[in-house]
Amino acid sequence: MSAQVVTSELRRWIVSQAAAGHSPEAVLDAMKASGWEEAVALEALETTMRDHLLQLNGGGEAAHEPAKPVPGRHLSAATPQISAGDRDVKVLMSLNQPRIVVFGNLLSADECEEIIALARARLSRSETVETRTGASEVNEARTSEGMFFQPAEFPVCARLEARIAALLGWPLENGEGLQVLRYRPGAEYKPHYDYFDPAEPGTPTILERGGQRVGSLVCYLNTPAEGGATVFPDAGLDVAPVQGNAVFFSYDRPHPSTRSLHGGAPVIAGEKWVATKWMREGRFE
Ligand code: PD2
Ligand code: ZN
Repeated sequence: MSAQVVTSELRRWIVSQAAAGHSPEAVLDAMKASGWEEAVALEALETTMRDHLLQLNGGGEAAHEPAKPVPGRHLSAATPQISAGDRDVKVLMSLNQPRIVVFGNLLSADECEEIIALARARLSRSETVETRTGASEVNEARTSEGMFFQPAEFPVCARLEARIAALLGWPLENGEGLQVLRYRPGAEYKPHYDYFDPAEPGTPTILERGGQRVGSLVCYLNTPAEGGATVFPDAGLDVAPVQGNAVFFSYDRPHPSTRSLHGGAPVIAGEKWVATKWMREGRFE
């Protein structure tokens, strides 16, 4: 073990160097040049900047909670084609901070059409779980229409759920039932976080069943004529909705420092249909 001790003075110096615009590599080089062992310097740099960013993002209790395990840790663009049980799925893009993975070929066109047909008759104006009360409420930020399937309600749902569990390496029982949304022209879903806000009084009740959400998978059931990207403002990333593709993102704590803010941009022409799968940290039963 190293005898070198990382002092609060060193941490303040690291933050001042970053604030002055020096790159992490330049700060690391400067530390090594003044005698710091590389491993100690790297650890000090990473932990100091991470804590600093958490504070900039509002701090709060949740920012300091230990990170939760999340689905899909093993996925990377280094393995661009992976077997997800009954289907080979493409990894089109993978980002680590925030954690976002874009998949191709997750569903066949027939599966997409079947899910749309099953959902269509049950659509109503979308509601979100209202964390102030724990109840479901119509939400002005979401102008789509939606419905929930029960887990494994139809064979096509059960097949997709098993495929998602295999793809993300996450227990089937931890998944909520699929939610289908339809956006007509002008409809959107303003940027939001999918985890339940720990500061809201209704959250403890929601968490009794399965704990926090730790990951989301938005599956595109059709290709809208124009608009409707899934946007990640903190990553500067817009994901185009393409039938059969999907975007996955995870959040290891219920906090904005995960940079998992995301929204559905307004649909300009045509309709947009998605099926969203949310994954909990525990069994959702
Ligand atoms: O439809 C989307 O692109 C979208 C965007 C943001 C879906 C969700 N959130 C969601 O279902 O949570
Ligand atoms: Zn969302």
